[in-house]
Amino acid sequence: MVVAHQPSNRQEKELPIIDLMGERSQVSKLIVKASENLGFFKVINHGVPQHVIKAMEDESYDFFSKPTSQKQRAGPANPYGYGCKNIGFNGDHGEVEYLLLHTNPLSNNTISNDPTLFRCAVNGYVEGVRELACEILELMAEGLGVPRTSVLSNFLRDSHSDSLLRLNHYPPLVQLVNNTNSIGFGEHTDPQILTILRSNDVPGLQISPRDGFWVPVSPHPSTAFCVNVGDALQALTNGRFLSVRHRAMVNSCRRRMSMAYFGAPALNARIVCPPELLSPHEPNLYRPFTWDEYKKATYSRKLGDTRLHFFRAQ
Ligand code: GA4
Repeated sequence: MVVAHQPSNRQEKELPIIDLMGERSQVSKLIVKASENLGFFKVINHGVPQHVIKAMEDESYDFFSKPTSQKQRAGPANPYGYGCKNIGFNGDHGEVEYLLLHTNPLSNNTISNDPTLFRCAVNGYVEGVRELACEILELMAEGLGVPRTSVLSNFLRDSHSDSLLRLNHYPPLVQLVNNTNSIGFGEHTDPQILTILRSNDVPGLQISPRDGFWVPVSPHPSTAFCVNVGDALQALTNGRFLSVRHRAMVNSCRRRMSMAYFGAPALNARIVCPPELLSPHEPNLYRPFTWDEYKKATYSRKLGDTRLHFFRAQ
């Protein structure tokens, strides 16, 4: 069976769970459907070895367990490194501490007591999730009927790709009274092409399929990665795939850990929808732009701002 909807408690949304070992054309159809409907889905049998994931998780737990003064030596996250509560450069805050790393090259030596071990864990993990992201992008192109099936994955395979790895730690907030201080990472869309998210078994991710409506996503199954469409992929598919708002809440008793790979183009890459996805009835929704232009627009705004509509075709 390719897709399973697992039983869940009422408040949680079960994202489609797509088995990547299923029959290829079926799998690509399911991925396209999920990307059009929700912009989010989970994948199992994804090919990233368990030991590679565990090595990265162990390093991540190790890092966040260090005393604050040691973690601060890897900061501030300007633009890469350790950050605590401050998000971006425009005054956004959340109950989160994080490590933001560029995937090539990885240079910060102050993160671990054993930088070589840390670098090996990151490189192994990034290689695994990048390959997974490329495979999913190729399945998407196939499902969309684009003959050059590497047209999307090539952005991530580019040696100058601006992809990032973000390790997030949401410590428990014992004094949670209402929702006001329970936001770990405020609502936003991901600017890049595709996000591959791995989290521990503590819930927290919520998605907003429509305005003002929030649905918690269960952290199960533990063998899955959660995948979501970013703004650049929404533009590359002429709005067919949805870059959906999401946020992370903190838990009152357990710490949440997540690791997000944001697959991005090179700075000089042009984001243009393949001609096969356009027709006289569906002309370009967005003007061509470079990733550099889009990234600058993203970083000059607040976390929750909508940015893609500034790039709409006239
Ligand atoms: C959201 C997705 C990624 O985590 C991120 C974030 C970035 C940051 O934390 O520095 C941004 C945010 C994210 C979008 C708007 C800008 C930039 C914080 C912020 C206020 C690393 C990214 O690429 O964009």
